Amino acid sequence: DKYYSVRMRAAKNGSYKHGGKHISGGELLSTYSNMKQAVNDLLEKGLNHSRGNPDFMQIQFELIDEPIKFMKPLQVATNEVESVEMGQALCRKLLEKAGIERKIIEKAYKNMTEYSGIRGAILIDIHSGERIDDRKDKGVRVSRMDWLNTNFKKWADYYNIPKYSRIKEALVLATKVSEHPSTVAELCWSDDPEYITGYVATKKLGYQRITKLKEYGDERGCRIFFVDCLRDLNSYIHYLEKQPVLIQR
Ligand code: PML
Repeated sequence: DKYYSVRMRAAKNGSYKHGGKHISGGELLSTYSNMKQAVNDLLEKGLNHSRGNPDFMQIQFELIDEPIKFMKPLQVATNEVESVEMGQALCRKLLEKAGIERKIIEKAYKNMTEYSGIRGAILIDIHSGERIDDRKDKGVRVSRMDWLNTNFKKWADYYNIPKYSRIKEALVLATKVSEHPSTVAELCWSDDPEYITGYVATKKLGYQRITKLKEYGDERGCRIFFVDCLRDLNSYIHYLEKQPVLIQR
């Protein structure tokens, strides 16, 4: 079966080009015969969002020519913490465990206010602590990945993980990103003001959820990929944006 990449993005107070505010985005892979369902799932995701009702939305699909890579999902662990401070301390500990020096982590955090409001991910070199992608306020949007629902549900049942599409989508992205040899770690929390769980992910440590990484009401999200030995930035970004990936347990 051929697959199509289906993508949605929604904004408020004008389109993206005209300074609109990001409301929501979504990615999935679909066969042609399942397209109606796929488009509808993304439509619903964009319509019902705690960041507000969009007045701009795009849904597009595109045939994928490249062969699909199949990957097993990262192992999931949930770390319950009592406060944002404890959550953020655990974040730093996990990033250090992943091999990132303390001073680089602090540098990334210091620059974070500058990056918040970026829709995609930013890439940080673990040696200099500098941002190395050239995507300005757009960031890099990881794309062309999915986990077919029947397979996801079996996995979620087996590991007793809530079947929220939010967890599924984040784990799909984290798995794809961590699979690239130049990725050292990912750090992420949502820009959804009502969602405060985030994660640190690496191939070795797995997908480490942390239950409090920001306060309720905070609309500042974070998605950083810490990278090492990046000889070819363009091919790394090409992998993130273009390599089709399906997760399968
Ligand atoms: C997002 O929705 O923007 C990111 C969510 C990350 C955490 C998902 C989870 O609960 O594991």
